[in-house]
Amino acid sequence: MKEKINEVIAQVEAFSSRAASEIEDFRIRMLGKKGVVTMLMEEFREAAPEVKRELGQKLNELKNKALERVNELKAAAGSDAGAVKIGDVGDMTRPGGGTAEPMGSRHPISLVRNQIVDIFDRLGYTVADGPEIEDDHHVFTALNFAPEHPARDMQDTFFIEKNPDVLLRTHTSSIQVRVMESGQPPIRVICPGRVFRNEAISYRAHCIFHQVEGLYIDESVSFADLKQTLLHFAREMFGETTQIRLRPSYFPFTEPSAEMDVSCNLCGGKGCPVCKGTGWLEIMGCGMVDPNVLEACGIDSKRYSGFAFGMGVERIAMLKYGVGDLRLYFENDVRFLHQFDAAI
Ligand code: 2U9
Repeated sequence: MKEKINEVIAQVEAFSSRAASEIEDFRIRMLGKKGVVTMLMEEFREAAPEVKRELGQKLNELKNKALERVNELKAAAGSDAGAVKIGDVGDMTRPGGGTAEPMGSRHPISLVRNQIVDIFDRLGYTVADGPEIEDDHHVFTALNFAPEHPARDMQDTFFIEKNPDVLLRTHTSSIQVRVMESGQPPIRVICPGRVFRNEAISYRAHCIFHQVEGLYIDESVSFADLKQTLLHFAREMFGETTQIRLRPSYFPFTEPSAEMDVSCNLCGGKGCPVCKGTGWLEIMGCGMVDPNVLEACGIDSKRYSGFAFGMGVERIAMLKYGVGDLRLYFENDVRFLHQFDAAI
């Protein structure tokens, strides 16, 4: 029996494998219930008492060597219970050498809308939202549009199922009407949103575009407040040397009303093709909120006054990024969109 044990010890020492399944087979063959070591243990029970001591030591040596060998080989093969095998998940310690996944970028309209909103956010304005499908009251009547105003016409406004009281908003002013109806001054609100007008699509007009409008109502709000606020906006948006000018205009909802130009920062005001030789670029309309509008929205026009302004986001983005055709904003051509990858 002693020779037999020595022979098995030699087999144990000679066995080698890196395959987890072969090591497990070896363990079962040696140490399993019907394995070689177990069988030798049975045989040992029948051995003569005078050799039992020596055989017992030899058998223990064999059992320990078999166990050690199995553990050693399992560790080397990475097949210890719970151990992560390199082949399973790839080598996590390898330095990255591949090409990074291409990143998406924000649409230029979102970039410019966010920039505008951020500037007014820093002045204490809150952002308000409202429905795109509106009624006549919030889009026209409360904003002092005369009953025969051409904007109410089917040629200019999209009506839903020819119902004159269900329409797509033509400006985000309807949001400000809702803000005024639901609370009292002081009101300082900025309203970005999509608007719809029944226009033929061309390089400079589209039936869907984006506006940002603002409204400030409190006691003693003046035209000077309007002018200083918009000068601050222009300098934040187009650079600190930007100049502004206000030209008289007309809107049903403001009185007095004005259009605001910024100095052309492409030619420094000297005149170029972008500003059509004038040195100025029109960027928004503005004015003091008409008292009729305040009253229609439940605000006392004797106590409160306010200013409002509105701008088209596509136009600001065209001027800021030198985009010559409005349709590019709606086509989602990645060759156009990728040019804004680096913008925030
Ligand atoms: C209320 C009262 C007054 C918002 C204003 C403009 C002037 C304006 C145009 C700019 C280019 C629209 O996108 S555009 O076509 N907007 O000129 N908007 S004042 O006046 C308001 C708004 C809400 C309650």
